Amino acid sequence: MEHVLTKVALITGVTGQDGAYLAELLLSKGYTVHGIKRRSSSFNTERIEHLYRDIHEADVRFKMHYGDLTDATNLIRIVQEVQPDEIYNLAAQSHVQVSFETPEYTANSDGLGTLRLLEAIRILGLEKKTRFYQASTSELYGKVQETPQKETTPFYPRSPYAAAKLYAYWITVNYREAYGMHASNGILFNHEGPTRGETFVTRKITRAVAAIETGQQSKLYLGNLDAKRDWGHARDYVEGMWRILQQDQADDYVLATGETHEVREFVQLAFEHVGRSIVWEGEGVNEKGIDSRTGTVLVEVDPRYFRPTEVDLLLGDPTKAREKLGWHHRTTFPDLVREMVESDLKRIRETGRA
Ligand code: NDP
Ligand code: GDR
Repeated sequence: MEHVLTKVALITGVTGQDGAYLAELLLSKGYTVHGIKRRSSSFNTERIEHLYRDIHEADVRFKMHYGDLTDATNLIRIVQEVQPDEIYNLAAQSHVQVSFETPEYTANSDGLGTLRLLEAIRILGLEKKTRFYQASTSELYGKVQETPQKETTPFYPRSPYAAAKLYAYWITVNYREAYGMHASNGILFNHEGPTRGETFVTRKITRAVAAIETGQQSKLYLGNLDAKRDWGHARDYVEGMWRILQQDQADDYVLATGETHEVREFVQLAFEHVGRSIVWEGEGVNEKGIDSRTGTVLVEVDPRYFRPTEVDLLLGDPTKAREKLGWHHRTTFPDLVREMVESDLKRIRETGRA
């Protein structure tokens, strides 16, 4: 009888939105999955709790290690212990606005953190065994050079986060070329879902809609309503990450939907799911979103959420991923918004909290 060895994956950032979806996907494919989590004074494992099994049970395929991307010796030890076939580097200080407040830490974790992992593979002589996925981002495109944005579009980062991710992108390419490593970048456009971090704009909106609908909040304060994003569902995008590492040759791919929408449109659709229709009045910082039936102001602009440098328009061209990986997004924009609003409404009704 043929003995099929299961593949071993190591996911950094396993407690984040994408890490949790990816761990679930890889476990469903029979992988043994190791994740790196940070020590925290309160629980930070809510997104992966459903994947946990008691470590004393037989055949436990999901294992956690304490670690941090700023700690090289710890990363080397974990990679040595795990001997992964695939590393997915998803850990990052991932909030663009926060990166303006913590630029050095962001560079350390998002930029140098990637180098530390690549070096761990090299130091341990795993260049031919371990495939590497780097969570690159459409934020690399920053100031618009061309649309739609594709693999050959020049980068122009507009935040400390994007500048750190630019280093991570190129060091991944460099290790592929210098040492023949199977190291790839997924240049992913925004992807969301019900477990999206609460301070990203989509989740901030859907939580507010649920809180307003249940009488716990009266108004939503937002920043730039004109920004346009290519929003997909995280569940679809982790499938693309996996496909990237299954290719014979390492390469870099854009994953996107090929559609773009203003923040304003997301707000509008989200409120429509609870039967409210928004009319917009005023301009710039004076713009308001008003409930057309009651006349109540539901949305106001607060300049504190403006960024020192903004990314105005993201629209991706996923042709290469479709042709080479057979990947395309499945969840439409209206379905994404609906799923997020419904999930937040359910949570608030069950727990009393948004
Ligand atoms: P999240 O912010 O939800 O998750 C980030 C993860 O990284 C969390 O597990 C977090 O741990 C962990 N982390 C943060 N800093 C460190 C550190 N110093 N050492 C170890 N772990 C750390 O991000 P997403 O899941 O949305 O994104 C995953 C990756 O993809 C990120 O690298 C992000 O920059 C990138 N990306 C995301 C896109 C998106 O639209 N979601 C688009 C393109 C790229 P903790 O839970 O303890 O905070
Ligand atoms: P982004 O996501 O910066 O694209 O980075 P975010 O949801 O934070 O912002 C999207 C756009 O909405 C505008 N905006 C607001 N944003 C936030 N967070 N809060 C507000 O109140 C608000 N009002 C308007 C922003 O100015 C921006 O234009 C995400 C992250 O997941 C990155 O890690 C990832 O690399 C990129 O997506 C692709």
